[in-house]
Amino acid sequence: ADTVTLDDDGIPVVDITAAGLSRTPLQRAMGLAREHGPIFRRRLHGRDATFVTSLELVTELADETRFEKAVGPALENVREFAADGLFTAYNDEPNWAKAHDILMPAFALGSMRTYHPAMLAVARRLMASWDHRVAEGASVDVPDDMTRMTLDTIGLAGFGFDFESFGRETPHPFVDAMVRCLEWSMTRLARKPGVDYTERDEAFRADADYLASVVDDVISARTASGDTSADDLLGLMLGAPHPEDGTTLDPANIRNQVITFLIAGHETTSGALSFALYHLLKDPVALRIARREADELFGDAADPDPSFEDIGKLAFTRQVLNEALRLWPTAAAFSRQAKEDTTLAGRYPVEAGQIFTVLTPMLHRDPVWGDNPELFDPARFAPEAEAARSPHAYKPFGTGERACIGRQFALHEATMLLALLVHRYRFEDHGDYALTVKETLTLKPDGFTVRLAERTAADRVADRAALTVLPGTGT
Ligand code: FDE
Repeated sequence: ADTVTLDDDGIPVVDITAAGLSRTPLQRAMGLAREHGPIFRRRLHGRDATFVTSLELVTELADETRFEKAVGPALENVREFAADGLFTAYNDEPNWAKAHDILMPAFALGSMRTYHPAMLAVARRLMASWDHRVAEGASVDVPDDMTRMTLDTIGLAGFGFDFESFGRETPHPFVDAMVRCLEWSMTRLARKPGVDYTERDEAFRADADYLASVVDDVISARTASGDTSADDLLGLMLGAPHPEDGTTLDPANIRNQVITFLIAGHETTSGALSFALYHLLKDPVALRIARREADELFGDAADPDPSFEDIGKLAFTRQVLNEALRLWPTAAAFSRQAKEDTTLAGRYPVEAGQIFTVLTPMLHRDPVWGDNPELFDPARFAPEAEAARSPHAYKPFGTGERACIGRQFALHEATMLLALLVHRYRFEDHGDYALTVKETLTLKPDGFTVRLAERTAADRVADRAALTVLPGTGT
């Protein structure tokens, strides 16, 4: 059992060494937060991690004058294969600011116009694959296919490289190697002193080398093509000079950035889409509203052709994604460190460099979210509701200068796909799926399958009729 003491500042110190770290450390930490409150230290083999969960404390940690991103122990492990890529770079590492400045334009909302056609093309691959499953009467593995979709999307939109994930029985080996690398990063945190982990480390090293070799192929495919005009991510990485000093990224850093974007750009987004579909499956009212929105845009088109601008009209679909990311932010924690000696909430003394990890799923269940934080309710993200809430209550994309650069990319891709899916298919919860969340540093619904049917014109008429009698949906 855990042993609990209080430190000098009155913060609970929960030693979990006896039980060890489970396969679901994030959900275990959520349990500790429920039991011990909004700030606690988790002790494992003598190593402490301090978690915070309340709006009050996170609001302070978000203050960029006093706190900044910390590359905590988990990200230190990811650094073993992503090095000084944007996600894992230290704040003061020159390559962070350099790559940030060079790559920022590629992620401004307007740039999504460039990626939109590739995103749509890959969404159509997924639907073609699902149409086959419909014809066979078979079910689909949602997280698997979402991962195929998001990997192909970042590959094509970002790097002009086609992983062809839907032409494969099993995922591209890049995915397996990457997932193992992420798992290694996570389980390495729970190592026991005195145990020999050489074999695991060697397996990890082989996987990391394989990731690097795939990325080298991606880069050489581009350089061999002689195409220097491309305005995608890789084009910017290879050619764009820094806006101020005119230098470009060096080859080693480009490799780290490509690995970073392939990882960051697909695991988290595929998890978000999977959770969103899960919630729609379990919430018939939200599903109907999402369908109405898609129907208004796409009508009875057999193969809708949404424009870039259309995606901005899918307000409710976007709310569904926001709410899915509230309950299960797929990058579920981020760390902050004090820039100088300070106090937290006027009562906890903090030394410069001290690290705090925000447990985002619990922040997203803070009392600011009302009495039923476990309830899936997209109305929480209606504009009035959002305006009335502190911006620090919702952090699925982290905070401040080091917040997610890929946010618009992920949301554009995911909103479009979700609308296309609810427009095209009826979903049958054939296994009466009960949510279990799998952790590989990111979160996914484990073993989530649905059976699909084509949504006919008659279905659409019936759905519209059903909607008119929905009480008080606020839309
Ligand atoms: C980032 C990020 C973050 C932060 C972290 C820390 O703080 O540590 C977070 C939380 C995130 N991100 C989240 C997310 C979610 C989703 C869905 C996503 N994300 C998506 C995406 C896509 C892409 C492409 C990306 N993403 C990317 C990225 C990057 C690069 C980064 C780093 C930035 C800097 O600069 O630092 C991030 N992302 Fe994300």
